[in-house]
Amino acid sequence: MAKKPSESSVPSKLSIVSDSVTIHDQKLHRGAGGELHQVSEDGHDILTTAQGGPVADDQNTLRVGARGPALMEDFHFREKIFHFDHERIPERVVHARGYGAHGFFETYEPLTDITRADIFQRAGEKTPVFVRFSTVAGNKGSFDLARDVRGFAVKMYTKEGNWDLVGNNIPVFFIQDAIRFPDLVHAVKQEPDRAFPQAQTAHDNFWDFISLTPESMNMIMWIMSDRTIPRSFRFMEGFGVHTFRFVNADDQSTFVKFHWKPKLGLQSVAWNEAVKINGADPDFHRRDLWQSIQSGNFPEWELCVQLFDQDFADNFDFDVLDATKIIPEEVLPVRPIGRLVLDRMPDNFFAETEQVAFMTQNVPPGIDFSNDPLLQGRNFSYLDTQLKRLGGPNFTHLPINAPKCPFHTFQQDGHMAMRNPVGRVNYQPNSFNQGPRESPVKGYRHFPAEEQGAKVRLRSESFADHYSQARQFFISQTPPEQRHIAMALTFELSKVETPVIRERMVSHLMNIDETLATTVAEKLGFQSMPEPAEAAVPTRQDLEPSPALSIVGRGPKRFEGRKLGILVTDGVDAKLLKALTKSVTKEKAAFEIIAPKVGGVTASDGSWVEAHHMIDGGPSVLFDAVALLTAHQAMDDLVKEATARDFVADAFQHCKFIGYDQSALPLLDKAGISGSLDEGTIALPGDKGVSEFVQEIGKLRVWAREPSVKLGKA
Ligand code: HDE
Repeated sequence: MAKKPSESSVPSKLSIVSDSVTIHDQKLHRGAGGELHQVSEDGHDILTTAQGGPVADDQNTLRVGARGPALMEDFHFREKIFHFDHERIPERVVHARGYGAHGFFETYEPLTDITRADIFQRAGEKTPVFVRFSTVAGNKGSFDLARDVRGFAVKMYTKEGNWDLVGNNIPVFFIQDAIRFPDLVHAVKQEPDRAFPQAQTAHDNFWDFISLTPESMNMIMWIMSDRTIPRSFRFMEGFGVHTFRFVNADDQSTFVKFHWKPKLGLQSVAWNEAVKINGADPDFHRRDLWQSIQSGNFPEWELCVQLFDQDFADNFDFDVLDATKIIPEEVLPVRPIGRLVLDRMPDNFFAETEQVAFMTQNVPPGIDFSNDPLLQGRNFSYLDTQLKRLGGPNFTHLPINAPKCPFHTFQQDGHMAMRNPVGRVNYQPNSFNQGPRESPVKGYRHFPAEEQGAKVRLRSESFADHYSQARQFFISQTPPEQRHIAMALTFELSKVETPVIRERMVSHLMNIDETLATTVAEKLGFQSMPEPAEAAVPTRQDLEPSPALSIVGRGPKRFEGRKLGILVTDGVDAKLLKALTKSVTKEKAAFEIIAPKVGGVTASDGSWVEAHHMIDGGPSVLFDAVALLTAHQAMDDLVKEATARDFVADAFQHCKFIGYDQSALPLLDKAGISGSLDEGTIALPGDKGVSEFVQEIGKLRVWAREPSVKLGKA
């Protein structure tokens, strides 16, 4: 095992006094990460070169005279610049922008009858995990609220090696065969000649590829829905997507699909809100995860499984090997088998979140693959990509990638080898009875599926129905969600410059839902409707709606985990503010104070109220609901602030709850909404008491308001 530098360099004669260590009369300091530092004559840590040499001057290069040329002899300068020059590694070809956290997985009950995976053998067993969330298309420095699929990659450090469940927040995918992946990714990323648009599907190349790829239609419904603009990583589902296998000790297999369900429910933002959040806080999702973990509100998901046998697979309407299809929860219920809690941020983003290497082929004994052609292709790709990205075969020596269980291989050498076999024997079999040996009992046994057939490049006919589940997804959405899909398609296709691509897309929509197709066509200014696209399977199946596919239909009941933005001015009613913040905290939710000046305001009782933001830096798009706790004396100035008017107008058009002190009425008026007050605009106190208000905002949005806002009646 690799040792911390501190451990390898510390001789046995050692005395530690708080963070000071004395070794052979040399006084050292212990740093935050446990590493040791040399100490100067006046007691501070000494800056050294990477070779450990103490540095006397880090501000001036070595030169001839005060104004003369630099000297090659300056080894400190050369080492410092050399290292800086090599700080970057290639970003991931997809999922470049990501954010990770540590935590644990806790098993609910033994699953001995269905899998021999050690992680599922004992109730209450806790396994360390690292999770990385990501967007797919944008570069590393892109913004968080791009309309995009989110990666949900989980590395579980089990006692039988690492298990990587490399999933997404959407249970289906664009394509059925991995060989199409490079084309899909080329089409979605920035166009190669102009290098834009970044982190956007709204451009010709993407929709051209999609319109020529009917198998992506189910995924298109999902990505045009609010699933691709999540409020936070904490409020998203995760899916393993493919059908996997559980295999028990008797080598019996059960098919399994994995789902992560967020404890606090699902939540997304509105598209107009996403656009504004990207400007106001491009790191919105990162900050959210950081703040919630740092404040002790640890996000939690349940791992649920859909289990089925060959019989079910043979009789199901679709092929369980086709990653563009789901098995609706109403057809095959999900069973919770454990929980995931994220409770610690990495010490260093690069060392952990950037260098973590997920690989679908990392599975422990008892978990196996199906023949899904997408999964089979991924099992090749992920190892390959790490080599390029991390620069050599020893990336498993990095602490974030190393297993946390004992491990023993004969692998050796290569770039940056941190550990090599110890002793003379580095091969097997050997006559010295040294080194590790195979274990047929404990070792990984691949499920002995019987396979036969001709070598062909063929897509199974059972993969050919591309529209039935796309329609099922659409009809399972509530009216506001259906509206959002239509608006998203209209926006995206409005950015497509080539008319034939727009038409081809609408012809696919005709096969999904005619009203949807007509709405989009009208908004795009079509003179006539195109013919429906030719379908490989001409008769679409009439599937029942699946309520589990809606976000709004299963919205949260409480404000827990959300954030209230409270706009205050000088003279704010101190009692009201205190009651509100107390009630929000009791609900396990957060609040932030926004004020005309960032310092804060003086409340009615003379007390000082610290602000988190000044209005320009704290627009209402950053909050799940808002309260306007103002005072008459401040209103003349406040209504003149464009950002204060936007604060209110945006909250209203994004269908948020707005609590207000009566003194804020002039602001509501100037924001253009005083004639449209509804059940989501609540006078405080007055219409409702403070704790009632906090209960009410748990509904998150007043969707009934949306059509009138869209029609410009507000
Ligand atoms: Fe990936 N994918 N993928 N993917 N994927 C990568 O691996 C690939 C697919 C997913 O946070 C790459 O380390 C192929 C489906 C996540 O580090 C690469 C195919 C799903 C992440 C790769 C797919 C995913 C990746 C790029 C088609 C959801 C980020 C960098 C067969 C189930 C992991 C890397 C992280 C990353 C290949 C399709 C999820 C190139 C060939 C389907 C969450 O290996």
